[in-house]
Amino acid sequence: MENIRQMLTDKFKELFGDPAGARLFFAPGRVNLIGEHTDYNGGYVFPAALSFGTYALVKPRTDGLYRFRSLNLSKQVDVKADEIVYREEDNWANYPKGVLLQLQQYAADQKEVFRGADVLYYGNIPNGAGLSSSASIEVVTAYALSRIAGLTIPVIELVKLSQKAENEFVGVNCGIMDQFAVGMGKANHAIRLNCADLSYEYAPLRLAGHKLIITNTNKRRGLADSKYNERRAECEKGLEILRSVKPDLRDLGALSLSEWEELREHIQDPVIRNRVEHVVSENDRVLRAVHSLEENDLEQFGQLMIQSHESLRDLYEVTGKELDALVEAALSVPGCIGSRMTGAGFGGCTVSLVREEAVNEFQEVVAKKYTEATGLTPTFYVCDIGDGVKEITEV
Ligand code: NG1
Ligand code: MG
Repeated sequence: MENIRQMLTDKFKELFGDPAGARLFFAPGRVNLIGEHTDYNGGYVFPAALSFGTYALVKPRTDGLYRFRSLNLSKQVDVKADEIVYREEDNWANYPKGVLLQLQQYAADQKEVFRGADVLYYGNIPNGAGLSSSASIEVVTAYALSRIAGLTIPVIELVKLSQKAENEFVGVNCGIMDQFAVGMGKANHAIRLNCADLSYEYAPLRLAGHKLIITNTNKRRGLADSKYNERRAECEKGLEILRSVKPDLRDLGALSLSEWEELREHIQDPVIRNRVEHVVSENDRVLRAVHSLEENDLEQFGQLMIQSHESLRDLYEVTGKELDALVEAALSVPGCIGSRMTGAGFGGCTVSLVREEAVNEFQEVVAKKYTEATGLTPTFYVCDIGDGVKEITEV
C-alpha cells in the first residue's frame, strides 16, 4: 500500500507538479461467486469485492480542466468539464469522462462545483478478465470527483450513475452487479443482491479451511462486448414472447422454476428457450447457494458453482474452450470442490473453491493441464475479499 502511494506521488510530481493536497481513493475489482447473466434480467447475483483494484490520486484544480493519467495505461486525456464527448481514441479515459458527465447531470443545479482536477490512476486488476476493471475505474472516479467537489452523494447513487456512464457513454449495456459490488463491497462478505429493486444483504464468507482462487485464462475477451449485447437481446426476445402469455411478467428474473416449467412450451426457438432456461435456473441456484453458505454446507455451494458453469456452457453458450478447459482441470484436483467461469465469459477468469491444503497442488495441476489443453499459461490469485470504494487516509 505505502508503495503504491509512493509510486503515485512520485509520478504525480513528474506529471502535474506539487502533490501537496492530493487525496488518495481506492475502488476494488470484484469476483462474482454465482449468478451470471442474471443482473440485467432483474435476477439475483452474489458478488464480492477483491483486495486489488484501482487507486486514484486526485488534486483539485480551479480552472474547470480535468486531466486523466494512468501509471499503467499510456493514453493521456485532458478535458474541460463542459466539453465532454465520447472519442474512441481516448480509450480507457472514456470511463472517467463518462462518469464526470453523469456526475454533472446528477448535480445539475451545482455546476459550479466541477472546477477541475488532476487525476492519476494505478490499477492492478487484469483488464478484460471479467474482474470488473471498468466498474472499478468508474466507481473510484465517481467517488473521488464527487468528494473533491465537496458533494456527499451516497455511494448507491454513484453506483447507479457509473452504470449509466458505461451504458450510455461507453455503450456496453451492462447490468448493475459490477458497480454495485465495487461500490458497496464489505471485507470477508459477499453481497446477495436483488437486481430488480437493489435490495441486498451481506453474507459472511465463512469458508472454513477453504480458499477462493481466481484463475485467469489469459484469453482476452475480444468480441465479448458485442456477444454480451447479443445475449441481452435474446433475453429480451424471450421476455417478449412470455409476456404474450403472462402480460404482467416484470423480468425473466421474476420467474420461479415451476412457473417456467409451465411456460417453456411457448418458446419455440430452442436457442431463446435455452437462454431463458439458464437465467431462471441460475437465479434459483443463487438463492440455494446463499442458503448453503448460511448452513455451512460448502460442498453444496461447490456443486451449485459446477452446475452454474455447465448451464453457462450448454444453455447460455458463453464459456468457450479456454474457460471449459480451466474448469475441467480445476475439478480434476480432489481438493477443489467447485469451479466456474466468472463475469461475462468468452475468456477472462474462473473462480474455484479449494481446500487450503490443496492450494499449491491446485496451481501446479491446473497450470499443467490447462497449458496442455490450450497452449496458454494461466495466472492465479488466491483471493482476499475486501471493502468497497473508499478514501485512503492513513499516512
Ligand atoms: P464483466 O464481464 O465481469 O465485466 C459483465 C457485466 C455484468 C454482468 C456479467 C455477467 C459489464 C461491465 N458487466 O461482467 O453486469 O452482466 O457480465 O453476469 O459488462
Ligand atoms: Mg467490464
